[in-house]
Amino acid sequence: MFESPTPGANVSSFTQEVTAVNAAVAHEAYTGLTASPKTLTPWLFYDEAGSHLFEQITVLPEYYLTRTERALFAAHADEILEAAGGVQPVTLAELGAGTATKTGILLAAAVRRQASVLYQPIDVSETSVEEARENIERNIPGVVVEPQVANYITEPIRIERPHDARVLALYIGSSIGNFAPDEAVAILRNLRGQLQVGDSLLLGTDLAPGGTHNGGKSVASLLAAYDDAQGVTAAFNRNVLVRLNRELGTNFDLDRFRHRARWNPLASRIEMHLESVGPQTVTLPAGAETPAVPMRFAAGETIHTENSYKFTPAMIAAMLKPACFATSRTFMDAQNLFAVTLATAV
Ligand code: AVI
Repeated sequence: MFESPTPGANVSSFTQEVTAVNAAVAHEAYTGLTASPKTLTPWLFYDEAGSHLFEQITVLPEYYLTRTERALFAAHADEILEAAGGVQPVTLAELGAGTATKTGILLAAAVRRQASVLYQPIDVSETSVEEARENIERNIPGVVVEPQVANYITEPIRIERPHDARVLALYIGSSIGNFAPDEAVAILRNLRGQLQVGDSLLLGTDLAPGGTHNGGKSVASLLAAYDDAQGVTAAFNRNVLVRLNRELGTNFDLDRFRHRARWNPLASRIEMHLESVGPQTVTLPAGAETPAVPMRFAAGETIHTENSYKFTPAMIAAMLKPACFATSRTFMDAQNLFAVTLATAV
């Protein structure tokens, strides 16, 4: 998941990180909102309120992704671990682990095969990986958690390999779907750089509607997952404006921006936008290196806040191949809503 850097362990690293986050938020807002069309990067969603709203999204009736992936793990965990490890022990490493709620199913399967399992959650949020460590070590005896605070999108990552072990890397939750295709391949290549031939990747991807691979997903149900009846996704989307008002002093009027979810069939993605309900001007105050900017919105003009790519099996294979992974097994639910792909490093 995209997350902004979070406070570090002591006061001076806390101050440095807060300053770095502010500078990054200001930079993103300035470049995105002065561009045409206007955009904002999705990592801006995940401040404390936004992370909480995302947790609420994952349990909405319309948002089938999380529960479908969890059910696939529950049904196939032993088979996945067996295929990834063979006769060798396995260590699990997870990109964008967050609080690692679904990963417990796979870790429990790992401790059924071997006495002790090393789990390496990698996330930019220190608080999330520490929460993951507490949850997992308390609930699954036999798992040793070694969190790593790193931005796997921009920094090289490091995966430890206990003697003789195979690595099973996890990139789940369709997090890869929030990146453009070239960025997705770059993330997988960064990961592949830490793996050996024969190691595995478990990749969770949401599936595209229609097509021969698909049984039960309509565009309408996909849109509902991103525009739920309770308005939680709308609040999640608008929260980015709340954040800019608070952190940068912009004066967005929340009632004058509507949440929009659109299906873009050519790019095979859901797009989230914030649409201006009428002509209006919002001020972006001067930053350390930028002048104050009046941002003019025409009626109906949008800020594009997120892409969420939806995949066909061919798109998944095409993304894995240039990063030197080959699909070994694909698990899909009965309605073909979501895919969990086990790929081998080649
Ligand atoms: C985190 N990511 C996989 C979510 C998704 O489905 O693209 C983010 C999200 N945006 C709106 N709802 C959920």
